[in-house]
Amino acid sequence: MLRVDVITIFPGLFGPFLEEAFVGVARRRGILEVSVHNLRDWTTDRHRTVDDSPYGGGPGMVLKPEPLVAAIESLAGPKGDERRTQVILFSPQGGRLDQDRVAALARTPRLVLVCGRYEGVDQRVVDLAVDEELSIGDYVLSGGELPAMTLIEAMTRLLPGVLGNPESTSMESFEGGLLEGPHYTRPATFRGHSVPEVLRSGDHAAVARWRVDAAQRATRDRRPDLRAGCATKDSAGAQPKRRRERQER
Ligand code: 9D3
Repeated sequence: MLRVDVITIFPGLFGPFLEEAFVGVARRRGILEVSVHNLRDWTTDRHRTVDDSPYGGGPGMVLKPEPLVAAIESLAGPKGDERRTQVILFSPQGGRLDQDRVAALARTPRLVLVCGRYEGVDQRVVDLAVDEELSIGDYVLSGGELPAMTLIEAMTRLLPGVLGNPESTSMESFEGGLLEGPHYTRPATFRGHSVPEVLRSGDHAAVARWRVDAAQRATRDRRPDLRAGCATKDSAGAQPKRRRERQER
């Protein structure tokens, strides 16, 4: 059972995301519990103010520390040795989220996810109340809400009892550092493009060999930064051959 608390100024963004698909299934089965909290509930002024202008000048606004630290401490307790909850801030300054980090976080019992907005959050929040800063990639979003949903969805797929078939998680992209090759379903020929003969041959060993080869080729051609795709016997100096193989598919 994984328990997640989300702190955001746009709680409405999470509605259908939490009801539908695997995340909805996991919540209904009691494997996942997600509570979304409005940061403004921890403000004390009449206007429920969550932001202020940056010291030193500059454009935009910064999330002010008092409501954010109050929200985090009310959900996770004060930062320190005996805090059992991992507090994550989503910000462009964070380390890049990857499948290894997703798997590690899915094994923790309790998370608080803080969604940054505007130009960022006051640094004292990070220093006093946050355990880890995460980004989901090098592109500009408007806040941490989609990153929080990204982490929740990625973790949900790894919770025991969510997916019917546990094999279908461990086989997937990135788990073994490999992309998958192409997939096909009926019809056997569509607009003149035919499914590779081996996949219709009924020879399961040949299919398995073809899939491994296709996966290695896809990884090598598209994501050479993923280690596993490089570790093939013909991976060195075979550039012209690979180009041709790709066009044939
Ligand atoms: C002046 C430069 N700022 C705007 C272009 C930097 C900036 C501040 C705040 C850029 C984005 C954001 C809001 N983004 C997030 O809070 C965020 C994020 C992202 O933008 N990309 C990938 N992962 C994440 S996690 C949180």
